[in-house]
Amino acid sequence: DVHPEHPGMKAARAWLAGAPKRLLIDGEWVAARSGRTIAVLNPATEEELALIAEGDKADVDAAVAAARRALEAPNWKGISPHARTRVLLAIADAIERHKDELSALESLDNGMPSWFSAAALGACVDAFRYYAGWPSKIHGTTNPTDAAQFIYTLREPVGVCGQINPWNVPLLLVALKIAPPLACGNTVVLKPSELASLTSLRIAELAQETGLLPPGVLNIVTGYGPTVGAAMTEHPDIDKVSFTGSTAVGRSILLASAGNFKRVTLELGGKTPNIIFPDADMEKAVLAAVNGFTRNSGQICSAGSRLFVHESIHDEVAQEVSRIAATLKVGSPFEADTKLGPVISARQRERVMGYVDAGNADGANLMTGGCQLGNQGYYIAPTVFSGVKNRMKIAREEIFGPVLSIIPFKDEEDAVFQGNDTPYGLAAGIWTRDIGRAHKMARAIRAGRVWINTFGETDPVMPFGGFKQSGIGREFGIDSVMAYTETKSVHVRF
Ligand code: TXE
Repeated sequence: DVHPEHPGMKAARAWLAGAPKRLLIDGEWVAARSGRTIAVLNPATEEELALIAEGDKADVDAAVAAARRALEAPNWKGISPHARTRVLLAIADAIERHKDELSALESLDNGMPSWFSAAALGACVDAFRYYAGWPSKIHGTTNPTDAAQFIYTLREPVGVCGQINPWNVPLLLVALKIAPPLACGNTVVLKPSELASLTSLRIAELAQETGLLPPGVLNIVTGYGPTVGAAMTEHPDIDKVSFTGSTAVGRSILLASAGNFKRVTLELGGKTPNIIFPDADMEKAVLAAVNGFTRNSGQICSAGSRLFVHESIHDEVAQEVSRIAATLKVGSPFEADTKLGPVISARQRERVMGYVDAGNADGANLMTGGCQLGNQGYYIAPTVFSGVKNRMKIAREEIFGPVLSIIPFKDEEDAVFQGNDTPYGLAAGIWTRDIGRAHKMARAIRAGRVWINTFGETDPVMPFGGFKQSGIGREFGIDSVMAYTETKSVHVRF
């Protein structure tokens, strides 16, 4: 390998050599019923990494049937909350023991720099441990009533959960789609993205190897969205769907879920406003602005893709952001000083380059970047446009690549108006030393998360999700516990 020095590379390569990877159904690793496979490419080198199973509706049916049986089995439904805690802690420990291997595997599969996959791995383990604490704390209420009855509520599992993930941060999203439903006593059928399934498969293997998960509690069906994903969302025996991905697919999932009124959680796209006032700590604000659009090559739903800068400092900030962005190393995920790896696929690169063309055509000022790099791997130079108008295409649509739009604003009111003038509402950043203004802005911005004098931080205790077309519901924190349980009221007349 070209990067044998990564501490997890040997183990990752050894695991890859054991391909083709199979589906996990009812506790067994099986080939797709069709026998078909999908070739997985390394976005940095375009080499074929492995074959994964191309599941289909028949595999989904088998996985759902297994998940339904497991839901009612006494070795899952009947166990104590403390036993559920031990299951999740054991999975977290197993993931942590394989952290280097999983980080290497993620960077090979998705192209993210290895420091970023290591951070995602840490967040994955934290999420499993956070939800491991929940089973013994999920409870109903006893309610006031008359002397002749007793009334109370129970919080029960929703049932079979169909979980659909994208490719951008699989290590974190696999934890988010497995740990909360299992903590609440549900069973899971998970479809990772066909573009980045490997770490989800490996984590499912590690989870099985703990020996604590009864067969059928966790199932993985790899494959494409219009086949496996659609079969899940239309499935009459899946009770809840949780999806992270594009707004367009989110809409089709909501429609398909209406058949049996699935509970639906959607975490969709974003066009996050990151707003710098003239009184901000400028050095920190500028660095965060650069990180905000280049982290994971901009393939983050809450990426700070619209940078609003007060008109009095717009030119100076645009210069500085562009200067720093131009110094960032774009290259192999496994070189220590790499800040941006490739984007996920040739298709994604074309899509992002299409937005660069749109920015140029609409008359935005291209300050730096705007081009592909190298002739192998899907690399794009960090790209900054200044003097952008919020109505331009590059400021309205989610690009999901390292492309920043810098937009001037006049005053607080204008910043709020333009910041909110978007179909999305996932996150926002605000940079000011005026504490009153910071809190006023936090209220005025219509987004599910607001960062003040920081950007991009996450914590499993903090709910995440979108206003408007950025989604429905919240994940993380207690919100996931509510989303994976149903309330039942019990009335007992004496
Ligand atoms: O996402 P898709 P893609 C945005 C981002 C990106 C664009 C396209 O703007 O450029 O989406 O990326 C499955 N029924 N985000 O095409 O298609 C699919 O197999 C059920 C934002 O990769 O939404 C995959 O597992 N499932 C985002 C998952 O949906 C279907 C993260 C996501 O793929 C399906 C990713 C169907 N009909 C992309 N069609 C974020 N919010 O973080 C596809 N899928």
